Amino acid sequence: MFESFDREIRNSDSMTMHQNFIGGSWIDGQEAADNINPSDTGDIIGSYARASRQQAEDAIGAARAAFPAWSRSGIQQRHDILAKVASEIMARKDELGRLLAREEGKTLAEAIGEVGRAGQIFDFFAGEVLRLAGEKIASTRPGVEVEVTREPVGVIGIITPWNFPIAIPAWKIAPALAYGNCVVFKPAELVPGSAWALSDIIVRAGAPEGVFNLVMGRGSVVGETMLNDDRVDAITFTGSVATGKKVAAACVEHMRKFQLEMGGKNPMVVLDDADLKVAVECAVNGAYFSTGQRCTASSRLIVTEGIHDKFVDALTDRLKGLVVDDALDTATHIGPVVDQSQLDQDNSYIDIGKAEGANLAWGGERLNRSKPGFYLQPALFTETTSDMRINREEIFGPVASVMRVKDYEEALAKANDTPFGLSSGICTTSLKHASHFRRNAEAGMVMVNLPTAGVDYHVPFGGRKGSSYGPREQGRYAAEFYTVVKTAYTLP
Ligand code: UN1
Repeated sequence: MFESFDREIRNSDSMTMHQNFIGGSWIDGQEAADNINPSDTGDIIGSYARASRQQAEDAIGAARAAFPAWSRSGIQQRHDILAKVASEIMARKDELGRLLAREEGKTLAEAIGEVGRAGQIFDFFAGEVLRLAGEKIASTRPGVEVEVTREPVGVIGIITPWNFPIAIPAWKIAPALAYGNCVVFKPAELVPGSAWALSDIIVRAGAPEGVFNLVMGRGSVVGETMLNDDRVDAITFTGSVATGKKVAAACVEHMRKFQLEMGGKNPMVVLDDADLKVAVECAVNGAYFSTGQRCTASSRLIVTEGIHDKFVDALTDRLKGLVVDDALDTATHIGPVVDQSQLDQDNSYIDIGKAEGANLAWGGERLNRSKPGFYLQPALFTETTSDMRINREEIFGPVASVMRVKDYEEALAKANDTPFGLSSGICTTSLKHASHFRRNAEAGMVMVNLPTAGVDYHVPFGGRKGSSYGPREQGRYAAEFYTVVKTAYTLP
C-alpha cells in the first residue's frame, strides 16, 4: 500500500545514516549521532544526521522560498496531503509505536497510543483546512464593508521535546501546514527515529519542495540558527523552562510570534469523599505512567486528613505491583527513564527530598534488569510541605509527593501554590467542591476524577503562569498561533 516500505527497512539498518530533508532533498549531515534504546543501551536503533549551521540556514531559505506559492495553494491540496499522512500513520501504528517505545522508553501500549493520537491529529487538521472561515462585520461608516480573515504566518520553526516523539511534532506540524505555513522542524536529539519516520511520511504524502524541512541536530547549532534567523516568522517550542526563556528572548529580539509549552508541577487533590479506587488509579496513571516524563504529570498529591492514610497505603500497594522493565515487553507497566542525565536528575531530587525531611515511603531505587537500561523504581514521598524543592521544581521522572491537608480550602490553596499552572486535578464525589475547583484552580486544564495527564487531541491544550506562553495548541484554537488576522475595509 505504501511504496516506501523498502526504503524504511533499508534506513532502519544502523549502518545507514538517516538523512535530513532540506529544500526537497534528503541530505547527509555534517556528523551523525546514534539513537540508543534506554531499555537496552547495547541496542543502537540507527544513525541520524546532525545538521550544520549552514544546512539549518538552507532549510530556512527553502521554506521562505516555498511560502508564497504554498500560502496561496488550494485547500483541497492541503487537505489531501494531511489526510494521506493521517492514514499512513494509522496503518503503521504498531510498527511506529514499536520504534517510539524503543527510542523513548515508554511502554509499547503507551507508544502505540501516542502514534494513534498523531494520526488523529493529522486527520483533525485535514478537516480544519476546509473549515477555516472569516467574518463579515458591518462598518460604522455607511457603504463600507469590513472583512476579517486569517492568513498564514510564514516560516514556522518547530522545536520539540523527547517525551512525546511523534504526538507533539504532529500537533505542531499539522496545524502549521493546514493553515498554509512552511515548516522547519527540529526534533529532540534523543528521539530522531519517530521524527524521521513522520517526516518521511509527510514528504511522500506530497508536501511541495521547501514546504516541509527536517533538520535533526543539536540545539546549540540548529536551534540557535533558527532563533537567530530573521527569515523565521514564528517559533513554537515545547521543552524546559530554561530553554523556553532563551527562545522567548530571541523571539522578542526579532519581533516574531512565539508559543512556549514548558514545565508543570501539577497537583492532584484527593478529598475525604473521593472514591478511593478512582483516586489511586488517577495518581498511578498521572504520576507514574510514561515514567512520569510528562509535563502534565501529577507530581503533587494533596490529600485531606480523613482519607490520607488509606490513600497512601493503597497507592503504595499499587506501586509494589508495578512491573518496571523493558518498554517492549508487553508485561511492563513502567519503562526506563530516557537517559543517564535524566536519571541523574531524578536521583538528585530523591536525595534532595530526603535531605529536606520528606519521608520516602516507597521506591527510588535504581533497578537492574536483564538488559542494561535506565531503570528506576517509582518513588513516593509522604509528609512533604509546599516549600520543599521537590514540591516546587519539575523533576520529570517517576517521583511524586504527598502533602497532608486539613480540608478542601487548604487543598485548593496548596494546589495553586506553585509557579506553574498547566493541569490541575481533583478526586471528589462532591459536586460543590468539583465545581468550585474547576473555577478556582489556576491552571490551563482542570481534571475531575481523571488523571492530570492524558488529553484529547481536538480541544485546546496549554497552561498558565510559568507553564506556557502564547496561544493554546490543538483543536481549532491552534489557528490563533498559526494564522495572522487581517481586517480589510472596502468601499465598493
Ligand atoms: C498528555 O498528557 O497527554 O510535554 C500530553 C508534555 C505535554 C504533553 C502532555 N506537552 O508532557
